[in-house]
Amino acid sequence: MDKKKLEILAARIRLETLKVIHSRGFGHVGGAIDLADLMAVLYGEVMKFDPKNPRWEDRDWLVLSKGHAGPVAYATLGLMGFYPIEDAYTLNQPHTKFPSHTDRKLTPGVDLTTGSLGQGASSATGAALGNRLDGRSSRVFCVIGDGEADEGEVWEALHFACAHKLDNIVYFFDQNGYQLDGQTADILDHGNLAAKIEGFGLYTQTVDGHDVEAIYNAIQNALGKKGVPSAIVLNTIKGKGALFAEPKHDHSSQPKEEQWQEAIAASEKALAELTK
Ligand SMILES: Cc1ncc(C[n+]2csc(CCOP(=O)(O)OP(=O)(O)O)c2C)c(N)n1
Repeated sequence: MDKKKLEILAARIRLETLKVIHSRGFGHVGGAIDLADLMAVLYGEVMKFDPKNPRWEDRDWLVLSKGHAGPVAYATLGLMGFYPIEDAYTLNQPHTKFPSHTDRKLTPGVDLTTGSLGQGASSATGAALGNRLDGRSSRVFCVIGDGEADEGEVWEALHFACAHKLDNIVYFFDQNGYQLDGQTADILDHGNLAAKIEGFGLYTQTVDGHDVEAIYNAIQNALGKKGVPSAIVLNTIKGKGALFAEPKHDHSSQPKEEQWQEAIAASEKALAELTK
């Protein structure tokens, strides 16, 4: 694992996520950009994929169950060569292949359609079962929001995965503490989310979701556990790396053009510092 390489990739993903959403002028910056470090580790080091053959049957799967984070996937997949990144600068415009929420029928590299919170968790679990039934070594990586975890369907999926001993799936919980209309703890408090997940029977770890090395090590631990599904709770900052979104933990942002330019310039500077 090359920590510096992954930090640079994460910075590139942050910058491109900003540019993708900037092309539309508004969108889910906070809950997309906070996944940049995870995406860098998954696509930069862990996952098997082929940009020339997005539906390669032995690939690993990524399911963004919090489908509103689509732009971070578009930034990552573009940087990985699934399409020219500029294609994604049509976010959510008529006839685009890049809708605000991920759609497997539109975007090369998107494995499952998501957007209705909770449903991606169960579809991802079904994909893991299907891969096992087909005798494939593919792993499924599923990203769930902490607000999304209010959905009962998430817990049904975890229960099913444990009952079927699905050790080819890792669930990431993006614990940024916020959801659409406020703090997760004020809306429907999970208490100790990791303990709850562990109580369902998953091998559960909690890490700093902005530390690429910690994320990488947790994934390796998870993949090494046999006969049990895994979960990794990521402590993140909603909006991390977007000047206008981070201090307010914005759910949906519609900054002025000058604020966009300021945020993009800061992101470019952060990337330049890492690469000098
Ligand atoms: C079933 C369903 N209910 C409501 C919504 C609207 N919605 C979109 S994002 C969101 C908040 C999700 O919070 P969280 O999972 O914590 O996402 P994050 O804060 O990380 O962006 C809501 C309620 C939805 N997409 N699906």
